[in-house]
Amino acid sequence: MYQQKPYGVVLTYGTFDLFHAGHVRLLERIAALGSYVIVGCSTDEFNAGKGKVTAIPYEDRVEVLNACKFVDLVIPETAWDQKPGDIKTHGAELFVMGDDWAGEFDDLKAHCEVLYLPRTPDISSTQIKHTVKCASASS
Ligand code: C2G
Repeated sequence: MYQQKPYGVVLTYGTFDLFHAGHVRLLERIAALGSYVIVGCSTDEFNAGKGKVTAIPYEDRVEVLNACKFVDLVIPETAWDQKPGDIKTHGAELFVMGDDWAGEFDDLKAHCEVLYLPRTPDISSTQIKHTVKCASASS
C-alpha cells in the first residue's frame, strides 16, 4: 500500500566513514520522512579542514551511500556554507541531522524545516577506529 510521506526532498550531510548501524538508522528514519533523500558527503579535503581524517576515502564512502536503499542521491560536501544553495537547488523541504548537531543549523530554518534526530548511542566511526587500533596492538 503506497504510503504518503510528510516531506518530498529531505537533505542531510555527513562524513559517513566506516559506515555503521548508527548511520543506517539515521538514514532509515530520514527515508521514512521524505520521498527523496539527498546526502551531502564530506569530501576528504573538506574533512581535512574539519581536522578529520577518514579511514575510507571519499569515492568509496559515496559508493557505500549510493548502495544504501534509503539514499536517492549523494552530492559532495565541500564547504560549510553550501547548505542554503543546496536546499534551493534541490528544492529540499526538510534538513535533518543527528542531535550531536542540535541547534548548529537553526539558521537554515529561513530556507526549510530543520530537524535533529536522536543519535544511535554507543557506536561511532571514532570508536570503531579505536577498537581496531587496540585489537591490532594486542595481536
Ligand atoms: N550519527 C548517528 N548515530 C551515530 C553516529 C552518527 O545518528 N551513532 C549521525 C550523525 O549525527 C550525523 C550522521 O550520522 O547526522 C553522519 O555522522 P558523521 O559522519 O559523524 O558526520 P559529521 O562528520 O559530523 O559531518 O555539515 C555537517 C557535517 O558534514 C557533519
